[in-house]
Amino acid sequence: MTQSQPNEIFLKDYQVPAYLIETTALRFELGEDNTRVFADLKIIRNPECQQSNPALQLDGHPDLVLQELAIDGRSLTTDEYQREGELLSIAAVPQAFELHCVTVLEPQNNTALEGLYKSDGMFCTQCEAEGFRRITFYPDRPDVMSVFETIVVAEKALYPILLSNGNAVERGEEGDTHWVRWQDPFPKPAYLFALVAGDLKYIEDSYTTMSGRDVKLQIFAESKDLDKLDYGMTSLKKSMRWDEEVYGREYDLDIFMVVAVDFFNMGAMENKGLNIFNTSCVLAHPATTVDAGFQRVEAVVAHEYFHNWSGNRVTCRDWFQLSLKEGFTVFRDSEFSADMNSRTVKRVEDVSLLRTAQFAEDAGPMAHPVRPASFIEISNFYTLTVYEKGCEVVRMIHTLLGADEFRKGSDLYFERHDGQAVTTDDFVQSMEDASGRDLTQFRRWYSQAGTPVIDASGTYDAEARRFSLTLRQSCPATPDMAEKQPFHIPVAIGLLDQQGGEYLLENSATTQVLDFTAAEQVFHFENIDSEPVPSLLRGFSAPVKLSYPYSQEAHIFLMQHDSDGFNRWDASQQLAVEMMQALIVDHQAGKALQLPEQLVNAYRTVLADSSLDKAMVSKILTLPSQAYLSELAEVIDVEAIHKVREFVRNTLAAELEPLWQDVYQANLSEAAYSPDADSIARRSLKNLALAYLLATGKEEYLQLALQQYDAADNMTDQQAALTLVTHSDFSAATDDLLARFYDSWKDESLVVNQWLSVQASKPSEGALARVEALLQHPAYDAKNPNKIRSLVGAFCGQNPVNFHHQDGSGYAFLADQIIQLNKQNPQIASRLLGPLTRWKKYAPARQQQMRAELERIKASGELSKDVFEVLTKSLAV
Ligand code: B3K
Ligand code: ZN
Repeated sequence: MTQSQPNEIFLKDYQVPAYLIETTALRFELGEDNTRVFADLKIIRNPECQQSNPALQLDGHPDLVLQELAIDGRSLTTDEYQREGELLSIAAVPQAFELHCVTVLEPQNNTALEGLYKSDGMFCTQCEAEGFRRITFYPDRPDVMSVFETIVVAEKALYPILLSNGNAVERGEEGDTHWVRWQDPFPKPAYLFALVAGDLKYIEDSYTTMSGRDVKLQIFAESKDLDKLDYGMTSLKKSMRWDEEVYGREYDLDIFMVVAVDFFNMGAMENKGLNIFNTSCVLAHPATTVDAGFQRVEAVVAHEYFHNWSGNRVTCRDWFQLSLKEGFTVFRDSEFSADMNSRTVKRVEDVSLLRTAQFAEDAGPMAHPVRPASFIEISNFYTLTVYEKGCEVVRMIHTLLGADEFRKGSDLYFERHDGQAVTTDDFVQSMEDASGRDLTQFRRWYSQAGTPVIDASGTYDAEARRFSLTLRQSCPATPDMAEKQPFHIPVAIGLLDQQGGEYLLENSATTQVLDFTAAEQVFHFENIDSEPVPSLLRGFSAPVKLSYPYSQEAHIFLMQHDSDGFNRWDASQQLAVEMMQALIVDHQAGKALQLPEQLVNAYRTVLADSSLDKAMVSKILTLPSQAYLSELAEVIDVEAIHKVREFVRNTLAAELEPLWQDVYQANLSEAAYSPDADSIARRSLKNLALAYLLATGKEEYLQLALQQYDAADNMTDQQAALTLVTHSDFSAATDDLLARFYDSWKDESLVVNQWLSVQASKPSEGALARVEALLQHPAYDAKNPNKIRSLVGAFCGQNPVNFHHQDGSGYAFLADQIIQLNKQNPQIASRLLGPLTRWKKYAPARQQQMRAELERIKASGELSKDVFEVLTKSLAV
């Protein structure tokens, strides 16, 4: 816990470190009551630092117990150093010296899950961003890179496996204890340090790199999960190959290890040579993991592996530069997933996330640029903006430069900065230098927050055979900045002729990328024989909101003819969105709802065309989400959006019932489960059809769902049936099915999480009472972030009708949870706060209720920096 007015830190105040750490030698004596950490640091003055005789400043968490501090073998007395808040300063130190420091920790009582803690009886660490300061006193900043050696000592019987970064170079035994010495030859910042000790089992494989070196690959987990590691291993090998082929990047150590832990604040962590994963992001087995889970494992394994270059070999100078490694690495993992599966489907999924959650962040009280200018708690900035919008910014550079020039740029970046801690500007500079493109204006994407809006309009001059496209851009004010300068926006465009063919544009290509840089610009296209239908922002070439006055017919035309798969899907989404927005207005006016025939017909055409890609059919026929419609709304009317979605779904269910039946039958599969893209698409389409069939309300489809539940040989089909029945109007069947599911899977923690989420997100009345009852269930553990996310997170984030119940009970429930978690696990507390911070988007009555709960949290006692920052920023707008 910290004082009630924590400091804000600014990018503009950055100063180079006064001291550098050449080597860091650590010895961990792990124990049940306490753990002692011996740190020996070789320290030198930083020649780049201009200050004369600066004090040595070390970061150390206030709870850290200091047992010994010595310089060059001489112990310091307490008046020779100062401890204040998170800092320990020693005023007079030599130019070069050795610091010896002993600290004592209680990892078993560490509920924040930062630093060294215990997860299910195993020791593990999480040091990014500022967790190392909970282990020992150290310059805990990413621009201090040091060569680490770590000795791990622990009781043999309880902790047979002892791991740290790098290569194991020596091991030994003494009585009941044993030890292993690890050396990591690559200098790294403290945030990449890792240690694991426990009774773990592992699978092993090997990989021969492009230059012919053999690397040992190991994935560790508790013995009960040993059968769920193969997919992670396959994904790892694919990632290693892909990074060689696409980026020319080779792995550099002799061993690469991954460890699965059950208590983890986020998805995974890229510690050098020793990645630590949330079990939810690495364990996969057909019987227990749904398709999306397999895809997540593949993507996260790749993401963490790719960090070895984009993050570890080249790291961030300071935490404002977080997107340097995260935006770029998300771009890399996203392209990897696109190459491994369906490119268009991946794009649709990424854009859906961006448009709902990231755009909402951009429009909310925590809005910040991809490179934030200030923060109170860096943990609050591991956001969709830094990750996903950061990825889009890198993608735009890729679009502007083209694949070849982009590769030259990334080669230059890695060559120039290997072993350094650098800035997003260094990244852009390499791209500029390698390609010769001027990215000066483009850099605004890093410094200006908010989602740009483009208003587009077109005119056709038949006589001149010219189509002219006018683009106007603006960007709404964000709490940090009122006025924005125009962005450099790559707008990929195609022009369709009346028959659905494509005009040839610049370079005889059907797609042209426009450099849209002014507030308003007109682009002319010559030799256009008849009025074209423009296909704009192909592949979602920029993270913006673009509007064009399309008619319904034009949307339907693009749905059928656009050669850009993403835009075909997008046309269907926009068509549905526009119709649903009109229905929301009707509902609010008390009018009877009527679904336009055009939408039913458009869906019918898609559904009846068996030649179409199944994955895309399934995406097109999935209605715009509650979250997307909410993001688009000026004022969110939760009930109206929910009612309209239900109405549209039920109407499409009834009108197209025979087609849903056909699709369901046509996509049943006898083949053994496989998580490949085609099979996933089949299951997704089949389960979508089942959802529509259940929405008819007919008893026979309940039986069909129950039959699927019983016959399923994989979790995807079983869980789809469970969710659909639980969320349907067939309430009588629900309790029995939920009980059966729990009974079958109570020993599989990750499956139990799904069971919690299905109940927490059930839209019918009374959800909160069910959630409160589940908080007391033996399956729930209030200290485990995965359980908290599955129950509390799912209720507040995926059950809008109940969370926003007009009696305010959902808000009060969340506030109670935050007050409790604020002390126990500030990072999780602050993340959960999200839904309450969006109060401004609701009608006045709800605004008041939400604000009152935020005020109640504020008055509840001492707040962590994490919660303090989000709370004060949301109350300030
Ligand atoms: N770099 C880590 C995230 C660490 C979060 C710290 N609060 C995972 C990733 O992005 O790969
Ligand atoms: Zn990352």
